[in-house]
Amino acid sequence: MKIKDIKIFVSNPGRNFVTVKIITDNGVYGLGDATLNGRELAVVAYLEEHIIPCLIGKDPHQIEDIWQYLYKGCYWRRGPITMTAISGIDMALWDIKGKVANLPVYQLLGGKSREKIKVYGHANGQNIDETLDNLGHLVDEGYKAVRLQCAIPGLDGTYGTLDGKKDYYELQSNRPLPPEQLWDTSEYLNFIPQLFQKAREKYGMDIELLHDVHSRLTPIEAARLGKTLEPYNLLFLEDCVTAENQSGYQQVRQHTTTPLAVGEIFNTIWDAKELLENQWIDYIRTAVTHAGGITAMRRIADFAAIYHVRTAPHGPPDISPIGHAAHAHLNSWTPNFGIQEFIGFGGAPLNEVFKHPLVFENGHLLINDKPGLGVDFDEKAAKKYSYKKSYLPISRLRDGTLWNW
Ligand code: KDG
Ligand code: MG
Repeated sequence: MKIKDIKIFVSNPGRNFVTVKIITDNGVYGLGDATLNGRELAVVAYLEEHIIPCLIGKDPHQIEDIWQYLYKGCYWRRGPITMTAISGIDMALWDIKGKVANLPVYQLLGGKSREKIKVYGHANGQNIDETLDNLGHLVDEGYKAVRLQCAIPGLDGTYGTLDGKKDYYELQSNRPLPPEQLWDTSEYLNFIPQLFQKAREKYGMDIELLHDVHSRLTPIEAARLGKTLEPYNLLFLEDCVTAENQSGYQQVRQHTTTPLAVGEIFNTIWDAKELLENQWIDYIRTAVTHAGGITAMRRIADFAAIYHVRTAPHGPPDISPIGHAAHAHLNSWTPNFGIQEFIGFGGAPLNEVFKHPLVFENGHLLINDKPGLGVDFDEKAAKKYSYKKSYLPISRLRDGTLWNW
């Protein structure tokens, strides 16, 4: 069996997605997700210019060798563009292997460790009452775990809140330049504990609650927040500090028992090495679309298991249904799976382009037994929704200093 052709599709059925389709000489094809939010076309160029010509004629069953070829063989290892491109190819190759074997990908990984995949949703609001009402709606829909984000009074466009927009994408789409938001650490630190106090007063201790700091704090500030939130028993506090310097998490860890999660922007196992070896975190949030595909995610999960760390893959709307399906297969297998972020799929155009196998039921995702990843992609429908340039926002402190978004 040989790779005959590789096509890349850029579509916007609600937001931008980059889809890889590997076509083999016996007619079987595989699909992968290579979407890197805000930098989509850089990945497309990398795939088209530097990867596709090297893979034509190769045996698609040689997943490991192709992974090593793309990683070691390019000399310039790592980085989000390279690793997102590798991820898209890797997913498509696993999809092909599953289709040829007539088995769902989770079977190729070693079978199911669980029947259903626990997920957490997002409740956000412009004030505490609105956030808690939205939490109530998610509880009614069956969610057992919910991330809470609330606008900080006086700050425009706090991360995770919609600021009157209908979805996250509307905040970033159709803008010539990145939108700007304001950040103030002390206002945030004074406000957020009130949100969780009120959430626990209203909904009790049974529902699992989470929060994403989105890398806005320094280690000692994060340590203070973790301590303050201890009475509210979070499932985890996400991205409390940036992780280029992994030992930042050591300082947070020394001060608080609030569980810590990080990893959505990691590209390889190396980004998490010290965090895992030192047991500075509790959940590793690498994504199949950005950290090297199924081949790499499997290694990260096994490495994390040695250190009692569970997986909690990043599951935002900027990962396509192919990426979500790949997560579902991984999560079905991963012995040390923790929880999957899942806020639902974005409506009619998206479901017209991607036919996916996932069903949300009572706070969990279920997958079916279709061979491969179980997703199909309607090329004709995709053509109707063309790429729109978009940027993630940036943030600045009140004095104009550029801060972490
Ligand atoms: O593209 C960036 C988003 O995926 C990110 O901001 C979402 O932090 C995020 C999360 O936890 O889902
Ligand atoms: Mg996050």
